[in-house]
Amino acid sequence: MSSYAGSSSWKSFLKSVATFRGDISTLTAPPFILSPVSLSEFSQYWGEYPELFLEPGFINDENYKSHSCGDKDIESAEVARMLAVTKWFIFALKSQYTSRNESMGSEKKPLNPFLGELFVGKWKMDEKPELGETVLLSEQVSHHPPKTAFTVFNDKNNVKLEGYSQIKATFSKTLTLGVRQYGHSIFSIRDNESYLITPPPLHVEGILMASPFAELEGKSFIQASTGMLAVLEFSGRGYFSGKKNSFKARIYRSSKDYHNNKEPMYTISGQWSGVSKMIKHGAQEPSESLFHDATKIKPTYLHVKPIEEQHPLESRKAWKDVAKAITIGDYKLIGETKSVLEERQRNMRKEEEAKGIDWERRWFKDVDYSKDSKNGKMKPEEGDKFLELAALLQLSTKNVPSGTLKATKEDIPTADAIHWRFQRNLWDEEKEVVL
Ligand code: HCR
Repeated sequence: MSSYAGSSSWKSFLKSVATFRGDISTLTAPPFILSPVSLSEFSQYWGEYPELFLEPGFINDENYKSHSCGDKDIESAEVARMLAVTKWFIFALKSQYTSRNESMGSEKKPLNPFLGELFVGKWKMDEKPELGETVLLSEQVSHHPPKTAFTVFNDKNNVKLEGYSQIKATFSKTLTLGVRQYGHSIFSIRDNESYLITPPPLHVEGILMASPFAELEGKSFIQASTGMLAVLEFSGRGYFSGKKNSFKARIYRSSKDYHNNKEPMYTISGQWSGVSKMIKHGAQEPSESLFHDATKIKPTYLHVKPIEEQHPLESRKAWKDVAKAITIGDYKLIGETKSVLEERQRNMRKEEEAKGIDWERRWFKDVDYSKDSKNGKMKPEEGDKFLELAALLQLSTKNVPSGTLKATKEDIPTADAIHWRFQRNLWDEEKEVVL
């Protein structure tokens, strides 16, 4: 329990929350629960284990037996890469969902990024030159509702991830915040193998005690272009093992095997923030081995330029005064500094409206995947990876909660199908923002 739990400001916040409906980013919260970090920074969590991010790209037909994630009789390089992608994803969960508790003591309400906000940096890995440089670009492509598009790429080894994220959150009567994620990401290696990744739903507990923490629930899918599928199921304390952050991942030879309830090739289970073990099925003697140990590998933090060298749209520069006010806990100053930023944004939107133009997104474009809409937006190209992978998984291609399968309850027929995609040429032509 936080020492603020009994404070009058927390009690009145809880009262306002009980009747709150709408976009969580508009909710006013006491300073001690505000984070000085913008949600646009969260994209960096995908790349905090650069070696694991790059590992699938190093696995080939000659060396796969020595990249087996613990299966000494691993059958092929494709299987070894599927396991390596799953392993990287599980490590990334630790950064995504527990790092604020480690750095700030609890989850806090992040700053709500403004339209056009940028967050960029790189993982340099100077001591291992063969790994090259891994780059992060993150751009706020929508303010209402908040949507962050991102890419993490390493040109030297031809490995990339691109995606976008959005949440819809509601408070329950017991003051748990239920969070549905929207959006997805696509991980690609050597331009010829790709993996569609859907983020899981979650809920934020501990709000009554002023000590919020996130707990994952539901499923994540990792659909590979090779046909293999990983299905990760999450649960909190009690369901699978009685431990927090529990998960079970089943790796199937094909999504058909999953849909037909066939036996998976592997089952991995444990705690994504701790240790997990892998069981191989179908072998004469089922074997169990250690799959991952999150306590053994430390994250590598992103290198971000000093604020003085940043572009005015870069997150830390733009939010500098607000972040300082939050850090010193000055409620009045938080309001004043936030108003300056918000007023500037409001004026920009008014000017754009008067000119009949829309804010030009810098590196990402919205692509319309619906068959017959005529809204002038880009359409997917021939051989689009998302369409190919979604078809394998039978995943809905609409703007519905991440991981929604076709023709299920959530696959609302009238929903749009607009997804944000990275335009590499726009980054290559970039003149003002540097890493
Ligand atoms: C729900 C959350 C904002 C969204 C955060 C997301 C879902 C964003 C995308 C990342 O890839 C993964 C991710 C991780 C975070 O765990 C999740 C945040 C946890 C808390 C925060 C709430 C908006 C904070 C509310 C706090 C109030 C009630 C005091």
